[in-house]
Amino acid sequence: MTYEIVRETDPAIADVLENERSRQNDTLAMIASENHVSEAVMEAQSSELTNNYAEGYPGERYYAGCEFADGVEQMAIDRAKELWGADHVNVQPHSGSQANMAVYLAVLDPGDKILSLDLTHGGHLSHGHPANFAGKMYDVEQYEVDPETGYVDYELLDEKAETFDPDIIVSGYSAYPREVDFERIQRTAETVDAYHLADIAHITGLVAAGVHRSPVGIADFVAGSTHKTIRAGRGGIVMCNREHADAIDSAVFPGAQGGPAMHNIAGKAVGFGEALDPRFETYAKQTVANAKALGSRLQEHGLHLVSGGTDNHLVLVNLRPSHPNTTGKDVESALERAGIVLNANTVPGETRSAFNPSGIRAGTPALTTRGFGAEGCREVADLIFEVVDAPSDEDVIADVRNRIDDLTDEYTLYD
Ligand code: DSN
Repeated sequence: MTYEIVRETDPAIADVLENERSRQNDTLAMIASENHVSEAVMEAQSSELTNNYAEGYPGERYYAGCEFADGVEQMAIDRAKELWGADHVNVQPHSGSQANMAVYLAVLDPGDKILSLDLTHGGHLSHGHPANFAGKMYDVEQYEVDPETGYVDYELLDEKAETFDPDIIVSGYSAYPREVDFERIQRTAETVDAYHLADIAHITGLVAAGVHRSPVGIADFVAGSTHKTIRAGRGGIVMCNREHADAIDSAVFPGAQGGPAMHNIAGKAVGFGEALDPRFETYAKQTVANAKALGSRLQEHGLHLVSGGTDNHLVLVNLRPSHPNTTGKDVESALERAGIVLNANTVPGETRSAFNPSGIRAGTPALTTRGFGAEGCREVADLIFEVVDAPSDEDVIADVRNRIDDLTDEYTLYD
């Protein structure tokens, strides 16, 4: 894709777009929620569908001119159903947060009760953080991971479910490196007569490929985003059984949103089509193998991984045991200068602030898209460790930057 036309009409923006392309080409994206979509997905996302107003659903629109919007949305829905095996899919949410919002709107009244994982233990803002709409509109109680093991404390969840009597329990997390036992959480939800929302935003691709157990057909609602491990461009998605289909559709539109972003839905359709190709399963398996290789090499260097390892696409490093005077932000900033982009992250039992926490989170979806295998990820772990160990040493950072330049030349991305 070129920016020739923007360059003619708006050079300042063309500069930004080209700089961002260079940044992505020349650095390693290890933010666990990021990935690189194909040029086909980007082309679909930049299509004329951005001009179309398609309030409603295929065959039932409020405005004329939706013949082709109908076609693309129906293809996105059909492909999603095939990928995740869901009875009903809504592909209109603009994001994972809005997918969650739609589920709450479908079955909760303001003031109803949500039981979800604490943000500092790996949860998500939209699961009920006080600064988020979910925390403002609903009564929220939170469960945690076991401080010793780093795994979800399912017994604590049971106890809280018993005493809090939630209307909905949220499973699925943003910074949790282990498989989620959706069946167990569903049993808890049934015991207290609560709905169960499984937010698989991070693991949509792993679930689609059968690399992580699926909550579809178990939880009442499955929500997610489409730009992380699934590589289908920015957006959200909600799945449910037929019983809740109308409630979900009304909650997305007109409940939470107006017109759908049809250009993004075209991107989703293309990305879902790519994920139906058998090569996607290979990609998803390699993403997990790469995270395991990254994590075990970091451990060999003496770093402490929350939960002792990973089952999925990310590792969460608690810096306190090995580097008590180094914060996640120190490491995030030094690594960015070295060409590795990841994020500082809270860790269970966090004592620092969320802005400058004690951990870092690193994911392998984007590296795997670039073609990295386990050996490459072990080398990246070595480079990360060099910087963790000396975040103020600009010579070390420059050496790592040189090696990242070699790696980004070897594992190319966009032309
Ligand atoms: N903020 C995203 C993440 O990084 O996990 C989720 O929405």
